[in-house]
Amino acid sequence: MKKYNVAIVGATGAVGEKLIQLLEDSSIAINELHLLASARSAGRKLIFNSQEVTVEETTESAFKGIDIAFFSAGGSITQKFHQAARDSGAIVIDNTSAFRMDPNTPLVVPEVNPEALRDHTYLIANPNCSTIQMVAALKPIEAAFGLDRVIVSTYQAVSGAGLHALEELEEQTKAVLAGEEPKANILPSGGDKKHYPIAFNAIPQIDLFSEDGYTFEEWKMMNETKKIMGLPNLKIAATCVRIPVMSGHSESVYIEVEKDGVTADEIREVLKDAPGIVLQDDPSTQTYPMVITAVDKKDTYVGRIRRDVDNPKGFHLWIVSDNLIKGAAWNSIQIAEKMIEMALV
Ligand code: 25A
Ligand code: L14
Repeated sequence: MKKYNVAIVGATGAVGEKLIQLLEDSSIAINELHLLASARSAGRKLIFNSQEVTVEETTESAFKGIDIAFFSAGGSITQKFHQAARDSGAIVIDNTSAFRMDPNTPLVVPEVNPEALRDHTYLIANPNCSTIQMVAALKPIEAAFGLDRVIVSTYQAVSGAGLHALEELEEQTKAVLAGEEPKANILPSGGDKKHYPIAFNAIPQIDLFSEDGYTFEEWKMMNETKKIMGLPNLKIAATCVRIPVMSGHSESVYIEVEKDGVTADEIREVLKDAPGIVLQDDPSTQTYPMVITAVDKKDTYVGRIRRDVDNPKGFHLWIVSDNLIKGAAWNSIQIAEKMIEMALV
């Protein structure tokens, strides 16, 4: 069996940490693992498979001999280093939004559109976390009954904004409980003018605003869903909200299917056997997906499935998954595993 040299760019970040952990569970046979980050973190030692690995600075020459490079250090780092990695013959699997909507870059959730991997040019984009869990659940429904419209509201965890944002939530929570004024420096978006506390709050802004009143996080969900599902004419609108949860995104999703006469039981039936999906839907036993049971798991959990009161083709679902796992690290690893299986690496 071939063994691969793997690099993680952003290894000390929230997603990088999960990539290191989850590579231990993956079927990828690893020869060398290179952990790359900024100069600040170079020299730090991290553990992979019970062995110490020293973090190195990301440089153009760091990709020599690498077969697979996972990038999760923000869009600007991807812009700066993707070409050097590709020129070295590495397949780049990028967690940032830098190339997701580039028509020459496959945007892949392996359960949904693995065939898109065949057209790669040594760069694959990993979708936005909120998009991944939603399309994983919607694909089997669309395949069985067609899909005309999606209206989604998200309840997103703080870990999506990185390790510093997580520290901020902790500090703010302690401050409020101690009767002090919470300090806000990052959320809703490090790049925006005002900052609001997330502790004991819900903030209807993730990423910056575009001129039309939607945020870029909302546009990512809308555009990426159409691209991954291959449905350019899908009607879709998103509202993205940050809540004071550490990890695990939840979504209230309203869909309209194309087929007449579909029942909620039929939707449960197609989701029951869908890859990567766990159905948790029994009001009689108060069974439904929750962050505290979905966190640290690789699957996407779906429940609260019910027909709309007014529209017979409308259904409501509640979808929960770990944003750093299926939403980022695990989906990236699944992309690499799929490419190995398809003999593309
Ligand atoms: O542009 P995007 O796509 O929107 O992405 C924006 C951010 O989203 C996260 C990721 O943050 C990214 O920065 N992200 C990306 N994809 C995601 C996804 N799918 C996602 N989040 C969720 N889902 P992050 O915190 O997870 O990761 C940041 C990592 O990026 C590394 N990095 C930064 N600059 C780099 C770089 N790597 C290479 N070259 C560069 N020039 C960063 O590494 C981290 O791994 P680091 O070494 O810079 O910092 C981590 C360690 O350093 C300490 N530290 C940080 N800042 C300071 C500091 N210490 C002292 N002073 C400081 N100012 C931290 O405590 C930590 O230990
Ligand atoms: O585009 O702040 O993959 O929660 C997803 C999480 C951007 C940041 C992406 C967050 C990231 C976002």
